[in-house]
Amino acid sequence: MKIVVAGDSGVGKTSFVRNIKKIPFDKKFSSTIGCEVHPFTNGSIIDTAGNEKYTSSDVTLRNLCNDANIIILMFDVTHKKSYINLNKWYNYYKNINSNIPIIIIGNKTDSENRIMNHTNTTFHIENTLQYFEISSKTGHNINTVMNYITTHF
Ligand SMILES: Nc1nc2c(ncn2[C@@H]2O[C@H](COP(=O)(O)OP(=O)(O)OP(=O)(O)O)[C@@H](O)[C@H]2O)c(=O)[nH]1
Ligand SMILES: [Mg+2]
Repeated sequence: MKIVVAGDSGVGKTSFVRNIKKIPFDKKFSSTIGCEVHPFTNGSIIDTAGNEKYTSSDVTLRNLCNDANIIILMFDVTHKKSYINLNKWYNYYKNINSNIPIIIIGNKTDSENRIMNHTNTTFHIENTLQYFEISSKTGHNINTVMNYITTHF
């Protein structure tokens, strides 16, 4: 099983992967460069860089996505721009391979600064995609996501 995690810089992709690997949450932010392949119990998770200046080359991403089972597009529920940019990431990955399943994850539900909620988060409905809300800080709902992925893909 190969899972690719993508989305804007700072949404919490690396923190999500760390949580799955049972590495303690780190409130310090250090941007991923290129992409990292992390083995986990059921296969591998590819943690990509959100920052354009660090993003892997198109060729690398295309190769990595070739045999991916699923793409997770993540946004930050405290940061509207990261939600708006889902469209960009969605089109990018659809263009690489229109057959790979894509799911949407809203991260940082623990935060008091939450601005995206069920009334203004409609991207998954418009595109008929599965949607989960998680906190990579507290681990909230991460098991649900992983169970969904490992049983469906
Ligand atoms: N409150 C809160 N903060 C979080 C959560 N997940 C991540 N963060 C913080 O958000 C910042 C960015 O997290 P990262 O996991 O590095 O973000 P990223 O998506 O990997 O960013 P890039 O590697 O640049 O693409 C860090 O300071 C994290 O501590 C969360 O669920 N809740
Ligand atoms: Mg990262």
